[in-house]
Amino acid sequence: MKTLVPVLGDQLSLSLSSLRAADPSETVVLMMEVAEETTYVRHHKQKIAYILSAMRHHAEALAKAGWTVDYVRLDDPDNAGSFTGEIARAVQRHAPERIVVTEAGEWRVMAMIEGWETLFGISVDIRADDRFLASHAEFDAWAEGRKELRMEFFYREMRRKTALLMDGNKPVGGRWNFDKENRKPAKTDLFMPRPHAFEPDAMTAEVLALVEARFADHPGSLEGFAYAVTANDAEKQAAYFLAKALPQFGDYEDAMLTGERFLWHSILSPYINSGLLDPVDLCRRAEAEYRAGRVPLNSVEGYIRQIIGWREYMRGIYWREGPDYVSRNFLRHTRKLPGWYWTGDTDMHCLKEAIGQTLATAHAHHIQRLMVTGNFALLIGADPAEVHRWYLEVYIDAYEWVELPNTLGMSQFGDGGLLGSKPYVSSGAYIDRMSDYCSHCRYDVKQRVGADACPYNALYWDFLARHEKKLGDNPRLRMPYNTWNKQSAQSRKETRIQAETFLRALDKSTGTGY
Ligand code: FAD
Ligand code: DLZ
Ligand code: SF4
Repeated sequence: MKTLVPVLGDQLSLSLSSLRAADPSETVVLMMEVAEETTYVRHHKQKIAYILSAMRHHAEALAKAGWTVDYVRLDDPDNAGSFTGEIARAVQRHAPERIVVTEAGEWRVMAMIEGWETLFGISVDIRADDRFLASHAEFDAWAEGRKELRMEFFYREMRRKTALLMDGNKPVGGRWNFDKENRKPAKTDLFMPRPHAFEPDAMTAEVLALVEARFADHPGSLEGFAYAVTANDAEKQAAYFLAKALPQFGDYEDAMLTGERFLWHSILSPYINSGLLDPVDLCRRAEAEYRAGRVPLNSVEGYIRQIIGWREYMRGIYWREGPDYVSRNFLRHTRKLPGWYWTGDTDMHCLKEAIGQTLATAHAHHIQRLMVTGNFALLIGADPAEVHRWYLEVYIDAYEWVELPNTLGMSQFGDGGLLGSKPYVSSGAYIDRMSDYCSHCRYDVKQRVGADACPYNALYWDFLARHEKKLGDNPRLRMPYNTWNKQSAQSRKETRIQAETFLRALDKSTGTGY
């Protein structure tokens, strides 16, 4: 039966469920570069370049594997500009009897796919995306009836399901989680791993030129584009990570250093999320490194937890909570993000570093996203929907299913504590403990008030004071609220005036990128 298999830009896996359900001799695989996907937010230029180039290379890999591929380029004169418009044209060209497609990674695109059967009058077979460990039904069954959803318990289920780091039915090392050992600050180290830089080939060069010409007003720079765009090159980076960075991944997972963009992180999320690498395979190989005595348990457990724990959990929450999750705003925050989130032009060194490297590479590591840019946005009371849009735009690994729960849920407390038991807020002290940023900053991290005081400090206490009604009886915030309420009325007043003055100046000076 003649079959059309649309393969979306984050479905670049040769063993995709839709392909497994089709016969290459009777199938046309359709890949579509479309304006709607490249502009539904203003994606970072490197993100668009990465996705389009990886798609073009994947089309070659599919053809090599024996598939007939129909590839629609962004600059094709007849390009209809949307997935549905291109399916309509492909139905005309190929007259398929059915469409087989792997479910999309977000509500917006799933709604399109669900309309195709009626629109085109042919059967549409939507296959589960089994590149994830937990199906939607499995996650929902796990979550059903629980008073509190906590990643840690879901993660244990995934450990049992995969037998990763298990000795029979017990966790290796007698504990499920070694996170307490993973909070060391780092020092610059000449032997620090450096991720591979992949020289753009002719195909990537062509895409870079297209992106430069067509998306000049999108954030970020294409200069130094060095991402892998094929499964082979992504695999080279994976092998490098497992051998060189994984051993110290755990120790320095939360560390930040001036001028060091990657530390001991894997820089594999773009490849995992678009399908060039298989997440569970990476976890099995990481475990093998541990079993061979080359990697300590705190590192390997930390790495595996991020993938079969956090990554799967975020996806589960995204689909369980539904399409209106995006509009939750528990703390009723409405401030615009400052314009320098799109330029890095601020005298707060930590933010300058995190935003600067984001614009340069479309990547920042987790603690920069959570405790520098995310923390600041939460402390100033930025609108969580706008913060979500910024993260979706600027990060190369950002697709809504993973970005939204991380940003709106974990980072901005927009869901009121579904994802995290307390808001991830901190004063400058946390950033000082985990980085060398404060020693390069014009502000003094030890001061709370005055012209040189670190802005995070007064903002932190002001945040707690502003939200005492909603957060005051959170058991995990008891200590800071006790500390705050023990201070003299005069000291509290000074702190709040300092924060208000900062916020007023911020609103006046910055404008916004939106
Ligand atoms: P490593 O530090 O090497 O971690 C290993 C792997 O674990 C990653 O490759 C990733 O696949 C997975 N992982 C780690 N933490 C998470 C997490 N919280 N959620 C899901 N997967 C995780 N990750 C994305 O993939 N896409 C996003 O759009 C995204 N947005 C984020 C927004 C905010 C506000 C925050 C705080 C985190 C976000 N993350 C996102 C999670 C995390 O920051 C990135 O996965 C990580 O920085 C990617 O770099 P890496 O591959 O070097 O990760
Ligand atoms: C993010 C993105 C971009 C920038 N461009 C395309 C594209 O032109 N064609 C395509 O198939 N996919 C693209 N993507 C990824 C899609 O947005 C992604 O596959 C959906 O969000 C999945 O739900
Ligand atoms: Fe950031 Fe404050 Fe440290 Fe400056 S002093 S780097 S603003 S935390």
